[in-house]
Amino acid sequence: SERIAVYPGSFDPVTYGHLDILKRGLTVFDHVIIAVLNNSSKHPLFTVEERVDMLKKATAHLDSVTVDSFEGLLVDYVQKKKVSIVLRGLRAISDFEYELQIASINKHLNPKIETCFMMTSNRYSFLSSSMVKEAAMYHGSVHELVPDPVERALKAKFDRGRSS
Ligand code: COD
Repeated sequence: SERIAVYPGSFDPVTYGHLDILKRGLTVFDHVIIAVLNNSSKHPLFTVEERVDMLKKATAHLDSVTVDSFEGLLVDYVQKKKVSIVLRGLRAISDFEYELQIASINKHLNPKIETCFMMTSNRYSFLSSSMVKEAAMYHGSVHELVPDPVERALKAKFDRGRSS
């Protein structure tokens, strides 16, 4: 039977760090469902539709990847998809505590679901969506950090309202 994992996140927006974990995940899983959290209380920069669209463009060359969005509890979404594995990435040590909290609450909510962690390459160890947004906000280059459609979308967001 096919080994499927759900790779959940905010992906606001997707970076090469996220894609690095996806690529590693695909060496272990036959199929990965990227699940974008639709959560209005988090005040994301991009709408869920925009985030899904950027992920679809960034993964268009990969047949074994689908992009979806979810609301509510992750474990409920994972169960609805008949999947039992959650894929997450680890960067620096700072991620560990947060990831452990998420994995522990998910284990409590549904003991049948396992979380699988992959370590990113050193190259992307300090890359985060929030750093990318901050760099782009002040018109710094994010070319080496995010796929082209994301770079363009960031430019469009932050150029709006700029005089000239
Ligand atoms: N290198 C490697 N991995 C990276 C990098 C990088 N440079 N950047 C990000 N990652 C990894 C993160 O460690 C994470 O594993 C994944 O990529 C996604 O990251 P984010 O930041 O886009 O996603 P988060 O952390 O905001 O996602 C949180 C969830 C959406 C999973 C969580 O809030 C959730 O499940 N919410 C639904 C409600 C729920 O079920 N709550 C109970 C559990 S918290």
